[in-house]
Amino acid sequence: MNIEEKCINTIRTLSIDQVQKANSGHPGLPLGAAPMAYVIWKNMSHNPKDPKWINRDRFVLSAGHGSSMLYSLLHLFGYGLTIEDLKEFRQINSLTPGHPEYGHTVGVEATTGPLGQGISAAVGMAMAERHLAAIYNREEKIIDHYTYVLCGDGDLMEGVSNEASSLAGTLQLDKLIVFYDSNNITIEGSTDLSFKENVLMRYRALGWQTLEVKDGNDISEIERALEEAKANKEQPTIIEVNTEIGYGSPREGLAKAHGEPLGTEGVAETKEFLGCESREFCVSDEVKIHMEELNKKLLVKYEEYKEVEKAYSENHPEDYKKLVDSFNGKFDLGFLNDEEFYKFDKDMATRASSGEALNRIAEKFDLLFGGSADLGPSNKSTMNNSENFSLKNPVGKNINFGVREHAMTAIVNGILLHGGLRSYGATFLVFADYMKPAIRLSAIQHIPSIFILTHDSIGVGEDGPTHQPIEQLAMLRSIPNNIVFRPADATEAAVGWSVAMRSDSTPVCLILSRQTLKNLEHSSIEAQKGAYIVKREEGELEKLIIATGSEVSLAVEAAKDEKGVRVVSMPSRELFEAQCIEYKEEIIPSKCKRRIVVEAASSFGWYKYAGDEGRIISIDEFGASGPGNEVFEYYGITVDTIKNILNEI
Ligand SMILES: Cc1ncc(C[n+]2csc(CCOP(=O)(O)OP(=O)(O)O)c2C)c(N)n1
Ligand SMILES: [Mg+2]
Repeated sequence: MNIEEKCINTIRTLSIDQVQKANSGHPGLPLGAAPMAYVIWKNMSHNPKDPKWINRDRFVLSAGHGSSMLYSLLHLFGYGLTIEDLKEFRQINSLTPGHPEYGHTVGVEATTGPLGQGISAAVGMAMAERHLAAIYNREEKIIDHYTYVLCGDGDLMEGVSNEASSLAGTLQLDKLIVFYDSNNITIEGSTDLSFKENVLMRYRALGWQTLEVKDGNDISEIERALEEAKANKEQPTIIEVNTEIGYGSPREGLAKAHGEPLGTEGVAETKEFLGCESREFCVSDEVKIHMEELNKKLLVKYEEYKEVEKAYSENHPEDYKKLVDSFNGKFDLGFLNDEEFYKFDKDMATRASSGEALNRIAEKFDLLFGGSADLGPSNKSTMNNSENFSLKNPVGKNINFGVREHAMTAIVNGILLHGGLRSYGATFLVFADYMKPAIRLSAIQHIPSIFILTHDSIGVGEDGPTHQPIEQLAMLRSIPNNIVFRPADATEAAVGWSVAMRSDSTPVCLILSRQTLKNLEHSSIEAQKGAYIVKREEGELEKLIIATGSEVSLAVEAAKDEKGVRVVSMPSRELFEAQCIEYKEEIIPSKCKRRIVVEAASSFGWYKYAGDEGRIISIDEFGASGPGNEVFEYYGITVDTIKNILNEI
């Protein structure tokens, strides 16, 4: 056994030891995929001592269930994970949780586990790399790196990976290199049960270079494929590496190797087969020395880059500062303090005022990189001062995601995970359901993705129930660490954008109308507190109306001659909940029980604000096709309904 094989076997044994100690986890992938992981980590540009190095190659373990292997690599390469940490695998508050968690364990580039998400986010990383290179590179290539993915059968079965891969092929993301751990096994058994397509033929059709390594233990073949992948300057590459799940264990080649500990005997037999010491969590001195040598070689590349960086910082100090600041999440957003940003002189649909606000931002801020899932003209999500992003025009800021909401969302996440940019995706609110798994990942990773979700209610009109969102707001509001912002007019829409741009660890969903909304007399930047008074009572407060978005102007109209009635605009429940108790009490006094909540969507979740004695004007069924204003009448979301209920309570 040569030293490289010894290192690979150490990755294997450390991984199965973690799973065995935790009595939980997935030994199959590490045993099969350790050689390709070793080859990637040996060859990629990274520096464990500077894990946030801007120009490092990114590595995404899309098959997140192989987390123990990632932790073994992080340990062996010296990222600070100790053997003690490995012993704490899958325990509460350990640095080695069940699936890799971004922001929690140093060296983890993306939270993965929901299959298909990692590879899709990696497409976003490769797009970010290309775009940033186009913005910053001069003679010195300050941004110039690869994005590597290790994925399994499951990742490639998931539709989102195909969506993202199709875009990657179209954009010719040549610096994206995917290693496919092809073991023909998933949980239920052979992939023949449900996945008989020729994956490489499919990827060829998507415009990728496809390579195959027949024997996943042949590291020179893997290395050769890696070089070939890098040499292709026109296409992303997928390398199918044929492996045996659970290699070397008594369960080799079986689905049973996927996700159960091998048992002490199984572990012992595996180590014997591999020719390794039986001791738990054993790393031989020889392996340690070899890893140090590898790290020294990695350092050479790093130091070469540091020279480039030094020259760049001297020759282009302003750009350099901007680059470094942006990677630290520091963006120059001073223009959001300008009152003019929140002023609009005519009534507009909030999708239109959002589009205006976006363009006001784009005039001052050139690190915004985003687009729509083929609805740019409807979502008003195009930055008019820039062009489309493409191979030929990598400096273009508008991304054409195609009709791929799920991949769009995962890609936006990937762009943010890469760093150096802000990003957004846009579609109709009703299709937020197609985005949900990736929005959840934005929230879980604490990254400030922005989602422009227009056509926000039955106001959509003629397109009918399939296009009229009802329960989507409730779904979005149910996601922890997600801000949902439904502005009532143009000023509030601009406030929504300022909240989104200033957010540093929370995604923001902007919920926007198709139809024109009147500018409220008293809308203001107070909207950033989530709720505020837009029509104040005269004298004693008797009744309270809480409304959001398009329904606020109905509420104001219904209450205009009612002295004791207050109207609260509540664009964001999450932002309101984050206010101090005094403010909340001031806006919605607990003693005022006569309340009405108005929102042209599901009532789900509104009783908290309506209270036991309150009433909710909402829609708890799918909408109907017809002119938008008539559909509002049809469902009784009208000034008259509000007035009638005001009289009843
Ligand atoms: C979206 C999603 N669906 C289901 C699962 C549960 N799951 C985890 S691993 C797995 C099978 C994965 O098979 P493969 O990628 O081939 O991994 P291998 O068994 O070869 O390690 C499934 C269904 C998941 N993690 N994510
Ligand atoms: Mg598999």
